[in-house]
Amino acid sequence: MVKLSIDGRETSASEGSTILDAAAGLGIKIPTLCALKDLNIIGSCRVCLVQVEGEEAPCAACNTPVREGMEVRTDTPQVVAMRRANVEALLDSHRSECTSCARVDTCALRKLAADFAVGESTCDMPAKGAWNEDFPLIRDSSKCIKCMRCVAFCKKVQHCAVWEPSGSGTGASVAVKDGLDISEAGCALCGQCITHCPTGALTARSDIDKVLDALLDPEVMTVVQVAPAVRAAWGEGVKLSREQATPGRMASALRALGFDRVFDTDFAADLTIMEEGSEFLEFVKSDKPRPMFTSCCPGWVRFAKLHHPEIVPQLSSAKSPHQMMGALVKNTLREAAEAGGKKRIFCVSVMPCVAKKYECDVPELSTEGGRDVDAVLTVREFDRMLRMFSVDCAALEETDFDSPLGLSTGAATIFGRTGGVMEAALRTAVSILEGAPASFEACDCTAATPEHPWMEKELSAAGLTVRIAVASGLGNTEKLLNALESGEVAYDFVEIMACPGGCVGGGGQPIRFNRELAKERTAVLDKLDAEDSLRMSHDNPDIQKLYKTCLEKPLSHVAHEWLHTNQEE
Ligand code: HC0
Ligand code: SF4
Repeated sequence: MVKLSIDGRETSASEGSTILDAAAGLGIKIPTLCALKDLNIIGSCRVCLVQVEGEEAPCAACNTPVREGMEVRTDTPQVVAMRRANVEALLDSHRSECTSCARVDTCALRKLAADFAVGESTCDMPAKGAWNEDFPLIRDSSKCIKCMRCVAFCKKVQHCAVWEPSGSGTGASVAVKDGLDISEAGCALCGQCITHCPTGALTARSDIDKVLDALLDPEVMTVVQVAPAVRAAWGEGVKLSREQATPGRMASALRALGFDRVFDTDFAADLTIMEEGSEFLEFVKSDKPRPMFTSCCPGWVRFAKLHHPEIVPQLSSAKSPHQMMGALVKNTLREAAEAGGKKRIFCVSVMPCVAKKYECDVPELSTEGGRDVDAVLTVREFDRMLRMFSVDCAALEETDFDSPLGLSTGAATIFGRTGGVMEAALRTAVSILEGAPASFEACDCTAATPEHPWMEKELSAAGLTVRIAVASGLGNTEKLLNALESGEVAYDFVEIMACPGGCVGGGGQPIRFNRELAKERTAVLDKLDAEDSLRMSHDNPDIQKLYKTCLEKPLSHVAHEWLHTNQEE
């Protein structure tokens, strides 16, 4: 037997066997196209490339025999980039006719091309037509089947009416309203048209290449954060059951992609409660116009700015947890990066959201050193990268997020569903006001469902009574705004999430055609919250430490610099 290591795992394999055989013995998947065991091991397709320590050139795993002491890497960004280039080269000389091909469901090249996000259209129509490729929402008219689902959803559910039917008869199609550029059409970027499109005519801009470039750059420290609602859905795209797709396995999956630090947006959600909660306690004592609105959903903030600018001064000044995490990463990790020989930090986030791709570009959300989040991947892009890197997710051990920006509470986890931000805020606000832990039942906002325009409740603590409301979906939001404007209702604090059900139903989540999965994913988050030993944001010991060592107290000068913004700019 020959002893060797693959991806840092020791193994032994019989003399004369190949790296491919030894990797299979460890359950490590290496893609292949040409290999046919014992019959054809010529290494011609080059998609099974691996790197052997000490050797300059990569080699084909299928026809390289194992050697004593060999150290093999199958999972580095360099290996993935080479495999990807080879799949692309194969496609260059392959007539792709996927929709009518007899092998559409079983073609191994098509599967690899999809996993590596490469391939060319064979349709004569111009791809995409004229489109603003910088915008986070991409429309490819050559893939539109004129079903009008996007038109209906955008108008009837989200009240944005960005899309309209155009032409008639055989020339019927869909266009951006009034012939506008998409960036000027009032699109909130909720991404609901994407998740309700039956084909690939509507997609989110892919930022995978940007992230791969950073992972390949030895001078860059790569940091990733992952949003609350991702833990409820990431397994769907890599065929994990809900039981298998745990947060711990998700942290390991992110490490398998090569990120240097793996942090949890949930930590910053706890921080948001401290900042936004403190802001609200000051607000209720003031005579400012009611209500104060949450500002953590960029789809909602964009909708407010584009469609209801009059309420923008009432948005909380707290940045979203996503941007707070970016600010903490860029402002507190610089020394650690330099000590590790890295010249800059590249901060990536994995989000259930398309609007977050826009949020990280908003100049007012940067801190001193420049932009705080460099690239946003949707859950679909994350899943695709896992397939690209051939990560066997089911086999991953569970690991913790990195410290100190990785520890969180159940209150942060429920941010990912409608009512969760409000519920988390109430748990902390009531506890602080009464000097004793709040009752979870009293703070429960789960009655906020996508089926009712909004939920409302009144809560009293320490002689203070607050009227709160929660809405998700922009059509429901508009109904609530109209009722506020007409004086039919009055509230002190309102939570809005642009997507029906909140981020669990986000426009960047995995797509299952004709299935609305927000409720199922909400149950995952609620279970994680119920099982958490910490369920109130102010009990997070790492948040307490952060205030002691760095931020002093909520709403301090440094907290304002890093964690707040002027929404009116
Ligand atoms: Fe959400 Fe968030 S809860 S908006 O839906 O507040 O995307 O999951 O990351 O930032 O935390 C999305 C999800 C987040 C933010 C958090 C909030
Ligand atoms: Fe993004 Fe969540 Fe807002 Fe939808 S509800 S736009 S997923 S932040």
